[in-house]
Amino acid sequence: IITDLPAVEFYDFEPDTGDLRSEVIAGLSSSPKYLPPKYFYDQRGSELFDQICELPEYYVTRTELGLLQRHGEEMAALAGKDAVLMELGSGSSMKIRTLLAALQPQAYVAMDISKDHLLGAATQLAEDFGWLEVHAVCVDYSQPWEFPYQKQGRRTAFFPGSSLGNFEPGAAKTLLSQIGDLVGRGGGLLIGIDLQKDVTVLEAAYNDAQGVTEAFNKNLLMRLNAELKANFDIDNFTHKALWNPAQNRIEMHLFSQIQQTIQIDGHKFNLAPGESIHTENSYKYTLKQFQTLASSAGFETLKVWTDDDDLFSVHYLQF
Ligand code: AVJ
Repeated sequence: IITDLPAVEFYDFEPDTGDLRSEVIAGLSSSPKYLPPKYFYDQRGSELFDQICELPEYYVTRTELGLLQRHGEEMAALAGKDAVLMELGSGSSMKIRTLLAALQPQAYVAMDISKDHLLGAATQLAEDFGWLEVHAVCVDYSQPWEFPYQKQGRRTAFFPGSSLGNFEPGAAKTLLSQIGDLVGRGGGLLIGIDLQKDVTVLEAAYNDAQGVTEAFNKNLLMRLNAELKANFDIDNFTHKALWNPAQNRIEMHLFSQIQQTIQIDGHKFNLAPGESIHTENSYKYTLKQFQTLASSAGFETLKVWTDDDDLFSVHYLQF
């Protein structure tokens, strides 16, 4: 039998579920209660996120893609050819497709926490771009990393989708510094950053009419019921996303409608009626705020692109 599977080099750093357990217990022990958003992305969560990206209210993905399509040649000129292109949180590896022909990287390295989704996406990409050397790295990029990936050559990181928005300002600065270490002096970072805008537009993007974001949010509890044998009564939670003007962020919450006691591994967590579990922050920046943050992490801004309605921005930074 001749198998003709495109080769994907796979590296598994095994971001472990022991982290899931301890981080969930820490979050539910806190007041107010919270859960880390990186755990949204199991197989089902990744599928739901892909659906979110197509929602009419969720302007983020389509606006960023428009910018990548419109200015791809300019972005590629800044990055230079033959770079090692490394995407943080590559998910379905859809956006990078827009840039590959122009960028002509010597290799593409997809990095993601969700192993099955990562492998599927990397394999599909290698199939569709036969000339491209594809690597897949299963890793939790939000943890301080020791990255033994040895490929030589100038590096460009790709961090689209405003994923940086999930991090508190201090942690965002730390992560940007880590990306600087990853690409090295003279390396590049092409990053998508969502912008501050009208509250109604922002809140609609996270409270969509079809309830996909609600399903995405509740899927986190389904995952904890399945993987940690927790007992969340999911039908008795209400999804709600709210703009926090003091902190410049959208907050996603799950409000328990009833009193319930959650048990995980002998730990008990009491939820009062109306009590929230805070599941995500999505920070929004002004161009100036983001540039200040990037420069505090050692990056120089070479170019910024925005759409006509100033909904979203893409930045090319050099370390
Ligand atoms: C992937 C973190 C950028 O904050 O907009 C979308 C995640 N959550 N809808 C975002 C998300 C609810 C998304 N990020």
